[in-house]
Amino acid sequence: MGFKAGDVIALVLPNLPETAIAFLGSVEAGLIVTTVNPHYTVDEIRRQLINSGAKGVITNAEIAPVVLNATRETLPSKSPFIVIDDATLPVPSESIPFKDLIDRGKSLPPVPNHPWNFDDVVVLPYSSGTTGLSKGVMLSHKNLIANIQQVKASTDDNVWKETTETHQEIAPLLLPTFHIYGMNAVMLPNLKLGVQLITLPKFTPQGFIDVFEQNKVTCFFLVPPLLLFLATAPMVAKKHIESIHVMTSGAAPLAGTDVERFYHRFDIDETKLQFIQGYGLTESSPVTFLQTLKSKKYASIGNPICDTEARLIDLSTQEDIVTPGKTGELWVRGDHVMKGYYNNEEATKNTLTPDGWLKTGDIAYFDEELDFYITDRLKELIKVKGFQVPPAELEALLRTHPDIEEAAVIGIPDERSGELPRAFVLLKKDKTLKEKDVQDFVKGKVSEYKELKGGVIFVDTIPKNPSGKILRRVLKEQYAK
Ligand code: 4UU
Repeated sequence: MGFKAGDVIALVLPNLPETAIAFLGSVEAGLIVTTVNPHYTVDEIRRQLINSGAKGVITNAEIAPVVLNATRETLPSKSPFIVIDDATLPVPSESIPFKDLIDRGKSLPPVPNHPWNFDDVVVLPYSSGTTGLSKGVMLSHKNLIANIQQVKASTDDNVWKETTETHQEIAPLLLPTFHIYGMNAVMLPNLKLGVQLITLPKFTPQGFIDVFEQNKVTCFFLVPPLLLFLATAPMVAKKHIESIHVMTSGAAPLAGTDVERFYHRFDIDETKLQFIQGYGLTESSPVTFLQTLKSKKYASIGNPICDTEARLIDLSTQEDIVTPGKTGELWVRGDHVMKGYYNNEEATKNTLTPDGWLKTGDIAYFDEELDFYITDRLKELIKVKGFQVPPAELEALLRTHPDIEEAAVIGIPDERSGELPRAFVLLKKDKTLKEKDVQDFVKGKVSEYKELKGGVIFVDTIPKNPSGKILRRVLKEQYAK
């Protein structure tokens, strides 16, 4: 199809069985995979296609029209546009059916030598990191493989069992595989172990329950809002979850009360169901800390995983914190830490130190037993249900409104979503807008989870530092009062 080793291919796919095939097939062919949120709007997809320099796309029939729209004038002409067809929906005439690739592959000899090296970039998931817009995170083969091995080496042998003649693990694949959690902490390690994955392209309460009705689910990988669902939704019954022996949570802070609610509701024996919390970032492939909740320290992210170094840096003195209870910025180092941000040396320089430390942008402390706790985020990132919402993106969008002079966006706490984006808006002279006008302006231009569901506040000034940088922290502190 004209691809060369090292070219970028964009996968704009929900979780389907074909998603894993498309992902691994592209990797086998020596391509770099950039994974795009299938719920993105045309503009959001377009931005990632341009930024990553994608030379082709794989998507599915359901979203093909949106994706095709995003490719116009962004991809080189005649770029392959490959569509997974489900026979019920029409596909754009210029597309190549995914099944043609599968058929062609059957008559091709196996790839004799991989056209890549261990240190080559293999995936480019997007993350805003500590500041600004989303950036391509360059993760190498080594990064991904190291992290899978580090997690395995850091958990008991009986946590994730390899498939044998007498044992088969079954897990729903609900967390999106375009995000590093679904990709390198669920899809890839579980395929390696031979775990049966049941793909769920989207979350609907009934679709979710059906998976648990129809399968003896043994492992479940979740984000905190899903635990709240298990702990409270009337449709969830003990029979659905009693075959589960391990669950993990990550991507956002876990509320200990939700864990207790879940265990009490179903009267679960804690020795039969291990609950593990993971902490990490896209930039670290993702896992860096794990905590088994046997310790009952639900709020703790535990300890660095195998072959991970961690430091806490005092924000005022820039010195290492070596005493329990004091908070500082968490830095981590290991083979799982990214090579850098794609085509963005400045952001790379601000995030990775010359000797390989990744500045996480999270604030943490450790207790007397060396268990770590995340207390706050130094970086501006907002997380809604575990999804990244870069405030800079919403602020740039709000500034395009003819009546808006300036805007600042922060996350406010929310029980169900973790956080919700709230905008502080400075109007142009003599202009009037209502909260709903601003919310409606954003709607449809960004994915639903980025909408201003935390509300809009009209202000007379936006706090800024002398060089014009928005001081979101000041707004956060005002909100907390
Ligand atoms: C408080 O969300 C992720 C990675 C998720 C992950 C990590 C380890 C899943 C499974 C696992 O075992 O990546 P990003 O890049 O989307 O978001 C990273 C940010 C962190 O910097 C932190 O602010 O998400 C937040 N975060 C957490 N916060 C991630 N995990 C946690 C956590 N507690 N457990």
